[in-house]
Amino acid sequence: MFELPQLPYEYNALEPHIDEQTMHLHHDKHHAAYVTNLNEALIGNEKLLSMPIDQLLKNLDQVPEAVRTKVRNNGGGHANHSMFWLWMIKGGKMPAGKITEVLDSTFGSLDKFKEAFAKAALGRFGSGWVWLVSEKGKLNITDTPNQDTPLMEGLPAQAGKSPILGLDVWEHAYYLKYQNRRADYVASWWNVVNWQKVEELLAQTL
Ligand code: MN3
Repeated sequence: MFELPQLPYEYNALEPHIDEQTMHLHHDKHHAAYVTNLNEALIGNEKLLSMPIDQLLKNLDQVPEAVRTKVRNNGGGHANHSMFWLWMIKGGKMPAGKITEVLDSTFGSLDKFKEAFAKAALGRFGSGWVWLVSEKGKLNITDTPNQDTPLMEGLPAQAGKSPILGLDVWEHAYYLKYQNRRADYVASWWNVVNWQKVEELLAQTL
C-alpha cells in the first residue's frame, strides 16, 4: 500500500509565500486523495502495490489496462507531491555547489534560469508541472500536463531524465492566495525552494 508522507515542516512554515490553508488542502486533501485512489486502483495486486512509486511509474505497461489511466494520474500525483514537499523548506536554501555551476553554464545565470522556468510555468496551459531535469548532469526545462512526470518516460532514473526540481502549477496549488496570478505564485515560490535538495538530486544523476 502507498502511504501519504507527512510534511517535513509545519503547515505554516512556508508563509507568507505558500499559505497554511493551501498547504492543508493541498497535502491533506489533494495528495491524500491521490494515495487513496492509487491504492484503490491496485487492490489485490500485491506486486504493483509493493513497488516503489517511481518504479511503478516507469512500468505503467505492467498495470492492467482497465486501471492504467487511474494509476497514471493518481500514481503521478502521489510521486509528484511527495517530491514537491521536499523541494520546499522554511526560509528557502540558496543554491550552492555543483548546481550553481551547471545552472550558470546551461542558462547563463541563476536569474536567467528562473526566467526560463517561469516562462515555462506560465506557458503550461491548464493543469500540470514544470520541471528541471538532469540527464547525467545535462539540464533541461520541461513541462507535463496533469500529473504526468518525466519519470514516466520509461527510462531508469540513473540513466534517463530525472526531475531534480518541479513546480506544481495546478490552480489548487496557488488559487486561494494568488487567484489567477500564477506569475506572482511562481515569483514568490523561489523564496522557499530547497536548493540543497536539488543539489542532492543532481548529484544522484551524475
Ligand atoms: Mn498539487
